[in-house]
Amino acid sequence: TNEEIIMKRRETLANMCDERARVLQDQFNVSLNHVHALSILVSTFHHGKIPSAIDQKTFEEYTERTNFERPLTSGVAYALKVPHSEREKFEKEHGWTIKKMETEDQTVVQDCVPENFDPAPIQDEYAPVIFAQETVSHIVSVDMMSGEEDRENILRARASGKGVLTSPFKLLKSNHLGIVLTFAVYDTSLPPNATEEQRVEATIGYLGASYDMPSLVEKLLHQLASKQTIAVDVYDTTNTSGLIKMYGSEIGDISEQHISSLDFGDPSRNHEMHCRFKHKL
Ligand code: WA2
Repeated sequence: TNEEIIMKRRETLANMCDERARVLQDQFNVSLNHVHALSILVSTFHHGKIPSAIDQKTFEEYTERTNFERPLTSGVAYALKVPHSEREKFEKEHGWTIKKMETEDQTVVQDCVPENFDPAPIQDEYAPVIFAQETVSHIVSVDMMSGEEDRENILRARASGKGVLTSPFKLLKSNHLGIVLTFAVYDTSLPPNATEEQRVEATIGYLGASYDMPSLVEKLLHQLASKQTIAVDVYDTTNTSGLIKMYGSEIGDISEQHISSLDFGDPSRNHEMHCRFKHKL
């Protein structure tokens, strides 16, 4: 009967949606674990050894060769915690000034490269990127605390000791919405069961990964069968009064939609996958 066909169709949609959500969530979790491991690598071989065993060239080579470990990421980078009192010494040592992050609302697109960025205005502290995977080399020397979303992430990461995610925003040199994952790196003075204050105090840097959602989700869904059949949207649903679409299209009939939950590992951000058939019954 017609009713059975509709039921069957609804069930098929639910299964396909759940499968896609599971694959995306698993891939995200795999890369989150490797970004975490990378933060420990930097702690061990950059901060834990004198002289450091990591420089930009080593970082670039290692992150490129281990890229397969971080599906969905478009690049990883490491920023140092620099208090204002150490800015001058830091800039002299590195031979460049700490730059202010400028978004394309403020500048024309061609100017949106760090070489053209202004020096960061005076702040209590900065988070300049010192190492970057080649794919995000344009953020080297940029103060990540001068970008609203990156700054929030840095503050939350170091107070919590957990991997944290930004809301979707337009990444530098990208035309798409993306998100950033951040882990704080601590010095060896961090006691077990540390308080927030002790965590902030012991922070020495921030290891971050960026995810260009549209291109990476597209790549992932492409690997699954029946891409022609269903349309998939991914939303940040943290703010229930305004969902943010991170990936998707306008195609399909939303009257019969299935919603699968997505857990990207940061309890203060919520995500969902919305699926529907591209063609009416
Ligand atoms: N990485 C790549 N592109 C971006 C970006 C970012 N943040 N922010 C805006 N566009 C080094 O949390 C520390 C990476 C930030 C880490």
